Amino acid sequence: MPVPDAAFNPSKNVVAICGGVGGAKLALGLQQLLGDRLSVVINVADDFDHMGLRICPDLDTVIYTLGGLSDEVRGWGRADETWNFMAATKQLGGECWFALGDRDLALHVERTQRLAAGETLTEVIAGIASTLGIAPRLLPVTDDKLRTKVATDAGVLDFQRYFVERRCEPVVKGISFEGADTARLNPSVSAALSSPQLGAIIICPSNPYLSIDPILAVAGLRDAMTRSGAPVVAVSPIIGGRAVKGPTAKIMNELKIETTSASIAKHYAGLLDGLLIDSGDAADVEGIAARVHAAPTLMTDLPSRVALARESLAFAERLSRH
Ligand code: FO1
Repeated sequence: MPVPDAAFNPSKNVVAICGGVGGAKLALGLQQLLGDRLSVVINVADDFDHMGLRICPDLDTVIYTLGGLSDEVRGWGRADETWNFMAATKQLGGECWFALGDRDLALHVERTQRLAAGETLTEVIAGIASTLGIAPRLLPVTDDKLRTKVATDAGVLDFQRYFVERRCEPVVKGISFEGADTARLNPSVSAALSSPQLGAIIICPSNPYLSIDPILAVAGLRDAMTRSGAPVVAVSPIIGGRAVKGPTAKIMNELKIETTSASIAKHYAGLLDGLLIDSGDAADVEGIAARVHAAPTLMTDLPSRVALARESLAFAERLSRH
């Protein structure tokens, strides 16, 4: 049961824009406060076909996190995982660079079968989320093909080859999203953003370049966010000049962008009403055009995720009154 937040209008809904690990942690905090008043718009540009299966890493991270099934230490996949399938694949000389756990495999097989039977990705995810008792609506930003390509000093790499196989080691020179010019915005995302009940849009602290940009690249999404009239609050993924997890800071260095929250604000320019930054960076607000609120942004456990969710909603509520 969601625990309503006194500082946020109880008749309003919220849309969260979300990538994988960091984003899912905040989505979990928002789920605790909002339940089915939350819609999570999720990146699909990390998706790929592997061993005959459709793998959707960010959707799966959000499903496992909100469903209470995620492996908190690894950051992806399921808790209590076993690896017999991978061991047997290795024994047969198969591809082992991308690890599919035995329990995780069930989700990929189920999704692949339902897609082959004609369901859209949105329908597949809604069905699985409902079976797992997840109250918020989990919405792929598009049901069409959208794929991240990373231009590096080792050539142009498909996202998972860059991220998992090459462990983000190649130097990034540019990032593009194949299919962004033809991918159609998920109609359920348009509906959530045009609802008169919408009270806030929260951009989660996922990697802005790899996880949020592909969502924003889908035609119509930015417009729908702006037209909604709801305050847009981004939670900065930078704490003390570093990203908590993953390659955000490394990529910013390689793209010659200063690793500060001011850079994040600049990146989302034209879209943001407010930027929530870490309390430790409260002095570091020079050059941020949006309104700034400082609060602890490190999410180490459920209470800190709920606390950050509460801070972001209360901030949005204050912005909506201006
Ligand atoms: N990340 C890894 O670093 N190594 C893996 O072998 C790996 C397997 C994997 C399988 C299913 C899945 O849904 C995600 C998986 N991830 C793995 C995570 C993932 O690919 C990345 O964290 C995201 O794409 C970045 O958001």
